[in-house]
Amino acid sequence: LADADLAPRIAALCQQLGVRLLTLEEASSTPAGPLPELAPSRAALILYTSGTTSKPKGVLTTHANIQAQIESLVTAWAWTATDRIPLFLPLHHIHGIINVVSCALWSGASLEAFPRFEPRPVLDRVRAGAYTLFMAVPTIYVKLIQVLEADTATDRDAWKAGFAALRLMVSGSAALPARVHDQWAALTGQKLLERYGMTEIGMALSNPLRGERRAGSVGYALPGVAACLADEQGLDITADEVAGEIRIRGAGVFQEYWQRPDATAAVFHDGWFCTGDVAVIERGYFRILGRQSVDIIKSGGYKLSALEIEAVLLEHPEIRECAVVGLPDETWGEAVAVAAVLHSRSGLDLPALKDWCRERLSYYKLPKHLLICDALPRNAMGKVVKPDVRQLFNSSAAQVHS
Ligand code: MCA
Ligand code: AMP
Repeated sequence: LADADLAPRIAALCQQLGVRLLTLEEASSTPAGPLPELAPSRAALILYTSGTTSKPKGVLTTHANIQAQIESLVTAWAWTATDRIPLFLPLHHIHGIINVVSCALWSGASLEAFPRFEPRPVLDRVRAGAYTLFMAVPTIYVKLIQVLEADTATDRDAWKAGFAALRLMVSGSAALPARVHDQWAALTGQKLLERYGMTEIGMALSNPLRGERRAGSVGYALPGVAACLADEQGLDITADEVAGEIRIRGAGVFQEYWQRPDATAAVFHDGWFCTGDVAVIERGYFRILGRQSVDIIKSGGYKLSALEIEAVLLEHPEIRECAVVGLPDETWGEAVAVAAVLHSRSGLDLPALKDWCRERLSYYKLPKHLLICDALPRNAMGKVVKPDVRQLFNSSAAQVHS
């Protein structure tokens, strides 16, 4: 099924595979019929996610997994048929497809879809009192704050009244800085509810709908989810304030990486899914400290693999070697930064590199910073030391193109 505008892009592929292609208009003019019976164990969805490997993996979830993910959120956040929510997040991620679309459909709630996120049209609808619920990534809240702060005091009061009327605003997909949480509360009177999830598990941890919403924390296990922290030996950490890896169990946990049994086996330990995220538990709330892998970058809510970007950059005719890292960024959370060693007598600047990359990488994976250096920092084994690469960008002598 495809929108009429996009159908031509996959028409040839469908023909080659012998798959029937319908536009949305054609599909919706077909009379509705009874839905087929589906086994809960049947595969329902594959979302691709980047990770510690250079190629994205297909995360396969069953109907039972999806039902568990939806029921957990509908219960925790008290969705009802009277809810109204805007959709401006991409549908190829859990945040858009499960938390917004599927929960709304399940509850019989109303959903208003935007072609893409743009602050003004969304703000106008908030001001008109169009919604009861709002879900977004931290970058979107940062962008909305920029617009609100630039507005006149009268307009700001009108936005504030619109936001105050919502019954719940949620942030997730990346860390919400406590500063942004506080700025948002001051501007709109809304205390954002931060939650934590992952493509492989749906949502796992959340601040409560009723009760303390703690800035900088992601709360505790959602209904139907078991969460623990494990030390390096895989043992459960029982003491408060000791850091460990978040591990998750529950009916919402995915079935397998598509055609990757090795990768699937590697992420389960004694029946627990190992997230690779490191946290502490403080007075019953999980607080995320970071990730085990330096090769995962979260930019504007998108999870990017540094290795995937490096593999593409190494095909650039001027680049001899390179390392990709995520640098802290006020708007994006983390921004893709490239340290590159060039072939002798070569030159390269950021606009030229971005143009070259545009043909080969999704727009949100394009480098935002470029540092040309003589050599990459390596350890005794010859492996690039990513934390030292990050430091290179901070050094006062560094000539970073941004
Ligand atoms: C756009 N750009 C980006 C990103 N998005 N660069 C880095 N990271 C990004 N995420 C680039 C544009 O190509 C452009 O580059 C420049 O930044 C400014 O674009 P702008 O128009 O301001 O941005 P935008 O198009 O408004 O997009 C920002 C966005 C979007 C709305 C925040 O990135 C977005 O929809 N993110 C949400 C992703 C998401 O739903 N993630 C959930 C997955 P140039 O200037 O060079 O042309 S995580 C998940 O599902 C788990 C389970 C969970 O917990 O939720
Ligand atoms: P994805 O694979 O795109 O589903 O992204 C999942 C990852 O996003 C998690 O493993 C975390 O690293 C990160 N993440 C999601 N929600 C939060 C949050 N509230 N705070 C910090 N990190 C988060």
